[in-house]
Amino acid sequence: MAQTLVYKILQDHLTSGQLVAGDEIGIRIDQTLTQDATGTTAFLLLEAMGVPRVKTELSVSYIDHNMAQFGPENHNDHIYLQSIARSVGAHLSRPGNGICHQVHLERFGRPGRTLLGSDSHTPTGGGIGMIAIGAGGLDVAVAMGGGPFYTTCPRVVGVELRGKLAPWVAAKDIILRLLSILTTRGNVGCMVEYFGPGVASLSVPARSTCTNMGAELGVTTSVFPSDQATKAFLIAQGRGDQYVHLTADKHAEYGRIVKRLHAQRDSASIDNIKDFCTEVDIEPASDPGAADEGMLDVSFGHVVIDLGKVVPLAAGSPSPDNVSTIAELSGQKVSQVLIGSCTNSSYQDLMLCAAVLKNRTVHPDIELGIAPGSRQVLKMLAANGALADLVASGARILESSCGPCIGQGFSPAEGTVSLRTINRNFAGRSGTTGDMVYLVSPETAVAAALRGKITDPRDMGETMDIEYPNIEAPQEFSIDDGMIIAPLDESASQDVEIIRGSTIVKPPAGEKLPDPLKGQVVIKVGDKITTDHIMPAGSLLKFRSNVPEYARYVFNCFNTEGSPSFAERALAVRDAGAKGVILAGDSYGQGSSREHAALCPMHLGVGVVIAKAIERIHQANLVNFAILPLTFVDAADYDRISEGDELVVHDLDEAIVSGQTVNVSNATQGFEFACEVSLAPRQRKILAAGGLLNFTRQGG
Ligand code: MIC
Ligand code: SF4
Repeated sequence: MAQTLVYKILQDHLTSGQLVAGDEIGIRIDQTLTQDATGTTAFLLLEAMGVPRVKTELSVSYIDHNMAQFGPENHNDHIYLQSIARSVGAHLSRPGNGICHQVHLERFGRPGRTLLGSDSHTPTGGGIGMIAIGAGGLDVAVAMGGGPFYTTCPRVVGVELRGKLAPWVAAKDIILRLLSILTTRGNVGCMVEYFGPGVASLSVPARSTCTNMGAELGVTTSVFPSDQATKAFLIAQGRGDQYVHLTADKHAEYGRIVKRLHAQRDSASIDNIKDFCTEVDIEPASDPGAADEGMLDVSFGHVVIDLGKVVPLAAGSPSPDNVSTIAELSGQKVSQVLIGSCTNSSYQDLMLCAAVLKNRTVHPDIELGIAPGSRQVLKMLAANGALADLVASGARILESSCGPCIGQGFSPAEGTVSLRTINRNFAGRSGTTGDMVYLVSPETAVAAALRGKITDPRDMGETMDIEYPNIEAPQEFSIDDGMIIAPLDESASQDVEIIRGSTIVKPPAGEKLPDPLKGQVVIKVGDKITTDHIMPAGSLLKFRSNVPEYARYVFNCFNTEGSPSFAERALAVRDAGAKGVILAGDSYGQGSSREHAALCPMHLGVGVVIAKAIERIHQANLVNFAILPLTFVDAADYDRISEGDELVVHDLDEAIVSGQTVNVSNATQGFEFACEVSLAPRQRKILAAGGLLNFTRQGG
């Protein structure tokens, strides 16, 4: 049978299960990546599992997130990470070497390999033909120890690219187009596969922009074929020998895509889908009307994007799928522009910006920040003079790190518009409450930096007499791995002292949930709650290695002065002998892979999340830390439950083992409702054991 590329790579790595969409499969992991904000916990957990040496082909520990270094915490983490990498046989990419995904693509990514990373943008590696998946640190620790990664065998969403992008239109516009079609909801359990004649025109960094932001679709990963462009990139990185040609079989079949849309509210999206998909049948849901509130199931075949028709786009706060054309937004005043992050900070991205800014000055009303994605990029810009052009234009050159993308500095002024080439615009992520962030391409960002307002970059010829700079992919990148510390030999590594500063605190282990489980709703939140809402980053990121301290800030954005915080309320419930319950709407836990969004609530005694839907990585993290994820059988029950309600979950042990629905009684309001325990077979065992750490210790 003709196979998709996704299934070919999965087949090569399958350790258990069968390639049947929806079934649980285990896959062998060739490479792992960790970054300091999640990696410190991942390595502490690796230690707790008693793994003396990593068993993967390659494991790289990056230091790129926590670089602000207010106080000793971050540097303590860096020193710990360096010592543990030496001890367990991982590579360490030192601070200053660049953002994990960019560096991994440059120096380690290999077509056909699997990569598991404790960061949700690990799918960046799909641009070079890898199956690259983001997961919680504990899952990555298990993979470092040689264990398989368990996931749902995906439905493969096909995206056919035709034609070629017009000048001033970029890869970022392709992925924003796809986000406008598929949205951030309803794609759990899918992987995206790009194919078609348009693929050849995109360089590896351009492809990686698309796969990086596939994370925002909520899919497990996205992948491009490995072809001549991949070969050229690998040769230019001095790794031509690692090239393999990879593509889907002719006539491979992609899964049909089903989107549940609200007939009236979403009619614009329905038209949008019609324009961009090969087949569209719009049918009413089985029982439209009151219960379904006029929902429509829209089912369609693979997506076709004609690159020649893509126009410059922007996603406005607070969601990456809130997409408009730049033409619609044109003229809006902008006060800040940020070019960087793991999405758009490659050599070609920044060379384009340098060429546009050369001999010009940034608009007086704009602050422009540029963070090169890696030391390789920065060195090359410095060597060829482009850095001097950027500096001369008035751009502020920021460190090669995550920085402002995660709210560490460069926050915009209140009530002003910030244009960013990053991948997320969740409310407040920039560090400013009520922020107005647009996610855009480097082309659109640099146009605004010069004009002080949102400007269609295609007008730059007319308005500023700037011709489109055609930046070719370099034949040879500057290769210097001097900031990557290679692992020691096994014998030498035994003498390495592991250095743990006082701010590095052993993470708590989970414990088995009681049956029956008595709980109390500590918070009721709405739809699309991201992990940034649950566990804020920015200036609090430095507490990542100290769960008791970091836990004080769970749901900090919902705390109000003068009232008990979420943490205080949860601890009161815990001290009263019950489990805390989080009640949530649709797409709960969107965004990052940070397991602290489970670990810290667990520390506060939270035992259950009941939601309309829970996102993939977060659901896995909940299970790993022994928090029961439940979804409503009837979403309308959400409205009948209030904060403070006492709930009892009956026959939990049985439900966890059998996978049947559970009955929950609301003791405060006197009614019962049913919830799904929608877990894969292995997740049931993990939950029954009291979390992944206990499960692994018990030999699971
Ligand atoms: C993010 O972009 O939100 C982060 C910070 O990279 C996270 C990881 C983390 O929270 O440390 C992610 O994407 O997984
Ligand atoms: Fe870093 Fe931002 Fe990329 Fe996350 S999305 S890895 S914070 S650059």
